[in-house]
Amino acid sequence: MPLNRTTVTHFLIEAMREKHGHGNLTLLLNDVITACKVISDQVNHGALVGALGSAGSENVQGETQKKLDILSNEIFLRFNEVGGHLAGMASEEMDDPYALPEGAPRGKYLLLFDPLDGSSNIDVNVSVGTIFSVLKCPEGVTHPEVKDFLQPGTTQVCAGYALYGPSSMLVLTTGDGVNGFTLDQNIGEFILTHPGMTIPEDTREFAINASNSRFWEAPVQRYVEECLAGTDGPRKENFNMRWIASMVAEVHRILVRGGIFMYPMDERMRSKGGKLRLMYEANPMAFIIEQAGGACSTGRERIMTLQPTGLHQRVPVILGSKNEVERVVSYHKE
Ligand code: AHM
Ligand code: MG
Repeated sequence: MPLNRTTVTHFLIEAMREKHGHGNLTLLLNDVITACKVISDQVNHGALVGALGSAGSENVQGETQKKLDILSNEIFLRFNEVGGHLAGMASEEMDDPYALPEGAPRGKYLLLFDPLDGSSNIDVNVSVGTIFSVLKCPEGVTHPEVKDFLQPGTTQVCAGYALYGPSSMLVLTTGDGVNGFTLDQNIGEFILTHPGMTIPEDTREFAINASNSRFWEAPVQRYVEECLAGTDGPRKENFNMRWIASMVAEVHRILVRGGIFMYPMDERMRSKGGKLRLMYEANPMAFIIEQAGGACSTGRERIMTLQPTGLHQRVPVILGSKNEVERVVSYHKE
């Protein structure tokens, strides 16, 4: 490895010094990053370590859990419960906030995560990822309850994801831009490879699960129809389409080359509020996307200003290149 490379640890220490921090967030992120490296290793080994397939159980949202969903959740809990920087954790895979072991050292942060997002892709060896969000625990609270986690996305201290793809990557924001790191498997360190990631304002690429099209609302139907009409339609340009069914991989593509991603309101999901979860999917991704110059909306409201009402609350998500997201939002207003 060239000796002038920056590890994520050095990058975070440097950023902490600039902000005259005390290092608590840096140490917390160190634990989070270690957990991501362990998950990356399990995902990489897949069938070799018997990690594929269903666990035969369901999570709080009634979804069948994969073995790797449960294992990744365990990994995140174990690596983050002893560091002393957290007051509590909440996960897609657990009904209630996780109570830190009695006697474990406590800190001032809350960690929310989806340990393995896009898990329908695990068994077919397509990219999956981990998404996480860090909040401050309300002053004076040592045993946080659900209400303590229900803070709008604008209060996030840090958000990030790990992408387990052809290479494993970590993308982070602490409100000071977005930086991407690639895992060097030989030395076990994430190395800064994508400094200052920004999203082009315009795009000609959209991502949506088109099998749901008959359930979409009119504004989304209109937007997609116009994209599909290409040079013959009102947009007068051809569009490309992608759907990986792995939000981390879609967001990463958008950070690298622009695009728009939509999991919009859907007639079948109206009672649930949408598909994706606000606290550990939409909010962290919105923080990252906005920090990279993009936009993130439900179609009607900015995601990050929503006042959460539940730990596992679902919301419609439209994110990516600013001008396209604004166009979809304007169709919702008409
Ligand atoms: P999960 O947390 O159960 O994996 O669900 C979230 C995933 C996203 O990563 C992805 O964008 C979406 O679900 C795909 O949904 P669908 O299979 O309906 O296309
Ligand atoms: Mg998920």
